[in-house]
Amino acid sequence: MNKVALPGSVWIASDIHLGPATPATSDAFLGFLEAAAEEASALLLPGDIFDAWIGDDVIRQAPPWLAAALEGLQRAAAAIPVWLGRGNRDFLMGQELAGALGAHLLPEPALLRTDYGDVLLTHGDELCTDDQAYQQFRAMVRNPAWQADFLGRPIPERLSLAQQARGESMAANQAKSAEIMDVNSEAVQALFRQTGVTTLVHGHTHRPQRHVLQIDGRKRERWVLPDWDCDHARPPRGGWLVIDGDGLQFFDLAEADE
Ligand code: LP5
Ligand code: MN
Repeated sequence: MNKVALPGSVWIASDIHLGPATPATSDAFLGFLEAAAEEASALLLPGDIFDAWIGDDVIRQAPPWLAAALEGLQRAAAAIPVWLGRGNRDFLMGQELAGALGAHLLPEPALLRTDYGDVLLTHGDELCTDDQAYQQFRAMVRNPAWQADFLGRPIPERLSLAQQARGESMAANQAKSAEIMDVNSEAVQALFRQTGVTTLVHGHTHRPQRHVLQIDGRKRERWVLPDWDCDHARPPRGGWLVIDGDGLQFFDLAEADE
């Protein structure tokens, strides 16, 4: 298990889903990055930071929305350690991006050694094992040979394939039950047993919650991170988790503005 030593106040946010059509979410995220740079000891972004990431080479010709996000991440990484995790939308993020930002790539999963204790962090899509169609997709796109082939294609072709994939996914999701698109309880239990941790943090499902479980007679906690949408959702959605010596606590964007 890959361990990451994280003393102090660790801020964690995922599922920001930044893209060309999310100006309000981008603005909220840039404000969050500034606050984290001032108040956090480290910032972890475990996946789906971007709505669709087609390869790190896009940073060489970043459109304005992306250039602003990259600058915000770079500024934060200049102040505190910033860790980038890969989700099902941005699994193609790699070392070129991390290096350009001065950030680090999160192992998957990552065992965080915090002042609260050990916390396991992952994006969470791998726990949705009832969704066989997705797990097949995931196996394909996580294959290094597939990734090399895809990244070898011109950017316009990759953009087109990403749009096709987004369309197919949205259509497929219409036909799926909510249960299938959530984590599988046996997969969660297996992860707790394999790692022996008491606390698991993940995103992906967009169902923010603190779940208390009993596994093998021991209390465990599963914390699900909120997704961000300040452009279409009313009220605007977004938030983060803070882990420090006092424990774990959710923070909501709406409350931060008060
Ligand atoms: O993403 P979301 O929220 O809609 O649903 C996810 C699962 N779907 C995905 C697929 C992504 O949305 C695809 C876009 C990725 C963009 C960047 C990558 C670069 C392009 C890659 C080109 C292939 O993650 C969805 C789950 C849901 O979460 C809940 O967990 O149910 O899973 C599916 O819908 C699986 C579908 O059955 C198939 C997914 C799309 C298949 C596209 C094949 C395109 C062929 C290209 C071959 C080169
Ligand atoms: Mn996701």
